[in-house]
Amino acid sequence: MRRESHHVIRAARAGLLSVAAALAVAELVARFTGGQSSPVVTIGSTAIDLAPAPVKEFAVRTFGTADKAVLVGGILLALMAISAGLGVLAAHRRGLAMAGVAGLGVLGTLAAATRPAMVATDLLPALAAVLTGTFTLTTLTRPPAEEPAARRRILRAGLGVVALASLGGLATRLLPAEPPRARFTLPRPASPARPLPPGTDLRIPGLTPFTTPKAAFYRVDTALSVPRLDAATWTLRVVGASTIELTLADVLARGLIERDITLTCVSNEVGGPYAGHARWLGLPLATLLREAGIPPGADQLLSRSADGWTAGTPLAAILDGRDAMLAVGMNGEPLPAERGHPARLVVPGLYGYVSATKWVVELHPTRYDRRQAYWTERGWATDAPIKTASRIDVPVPLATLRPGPVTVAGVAWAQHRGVAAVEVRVGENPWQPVRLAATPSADTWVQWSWTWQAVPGTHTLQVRATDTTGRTQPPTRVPPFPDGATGRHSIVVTVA
Ligand SMILES: Nc1nc2c(c(=O)[nH]1)N[C@H]1C(S)=C(S)[C@@H](COP(=O)(O)O)O[C@H]1N2
Ligand SMILES: [Mo]
Repeated sequence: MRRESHHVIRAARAGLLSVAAALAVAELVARFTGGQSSPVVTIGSTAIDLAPAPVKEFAVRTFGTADKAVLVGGILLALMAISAGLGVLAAHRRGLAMAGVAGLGVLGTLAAATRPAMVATDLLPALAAVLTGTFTLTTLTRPPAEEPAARRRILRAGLGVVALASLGGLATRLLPAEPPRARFTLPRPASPARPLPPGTDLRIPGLTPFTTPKAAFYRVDTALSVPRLDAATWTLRVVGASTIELTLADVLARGLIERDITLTCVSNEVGGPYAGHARWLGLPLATLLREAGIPPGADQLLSRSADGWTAGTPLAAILDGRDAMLAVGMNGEPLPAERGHPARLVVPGLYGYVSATKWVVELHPTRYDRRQAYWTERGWATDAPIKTASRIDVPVPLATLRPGPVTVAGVAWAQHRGVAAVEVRVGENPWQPVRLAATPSADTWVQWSWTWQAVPGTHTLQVRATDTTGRTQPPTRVPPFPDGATGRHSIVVTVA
């Protein structure tokens, strides 16, 4: 009986060890073939692309920016369970267990082969993993017929595997995580941003700052591993009436504009955090597209990222005079890797999924009836102007406050139309106009504040904004799918 459970534990351990060794070797090979192709990453990316939109939305909503860590953790846990099972299986049905290991490898290979930005070397990590996994499992579970020579061999193999695995892990950590990329200096803008008008930031404790600090800027993308593009070799292809190709130096040599623009994600729930503000430096997209020539009948700008992700932007919006740009700078610095280094798109007034392509490598003016983009293929709207929104930042929900004057403050946005007014309401009392802070343009959010004479009791505070076209945020709660949430943000506080 004890002997039996001992066997099972040893078999499970052999399975775990084999798959661990396979993964370590795969990660190591992936480092040398470009780092985008580690099996855990490719399986995760495939899961992201295959997951139905509501599942993705649930993941973003529930885990926020930790969604990717949760996914990787889940895949690792599943792999551990499967590999322990394969080890136990190997003790009785070796052929079947080997088939299982090979099956895992095939899954990894398939995931790698179907990535949109696949290159042949992306298949190597999964192949190396299959070879390592089957070899290790065979060695570790060889029937103990010729003991003690066999036992010695098993011991040696086991130690070898552990050494190999830890070496692989170590090397993975020691090798440079990103290719050395040429540092570049941003040129002075031909058209600089106007200085922020005085009073843009009310500096109220707890209120979202006007310019979002680097670390606090929301991040939304499907990239499980951040593409690391080399600014020295990056090029942008513009497939217009003629095809032109630009290097970063070409982009920097043209006249750049600098503008304050607030980005927003369509997945943002009422009162949610997926909006951020920065000062962007870039090349006007209209100039670039006119240089390549816009084919007659084109109504969509399809932009493609180095990792295969695509966005479709209404050409009309890019050409209507707004500051749509190929951005290379953010708050006076080159774009950080996770912001699309070395270049991304920024289009005022449109949600990110139809406009803000990071790690952009191709621009293609085309037609909506010919090509679809990543999220529109999945049912999200092709036209996605940012909806008017407002949020209460202070006080925090469920706060307990003293009676008397209380500062209520937050942000509101209606990019490119501009916020005309914000109002706050306590319970069923009449709506009260609030003070709006200054803004540099209609393309940014605006801070607001109001002093409430709080009286004891439990109160619901509600906010609503009206844009410059005269439209007020509707009370109806609508979820983000398919073109952005509506509804009014409210909080409950206690005054005692
Ligand atoms: N390459 C790439 N670019 C992308 C995305 C993506 O998944 N891949 N997501 C878009 C979405 S949905 C949004 S809201 C913005 C977010 O930009 P940020 O991460 O810099 O805040 O990037 C856009 N650009
Ligand atoms: Mo988004």
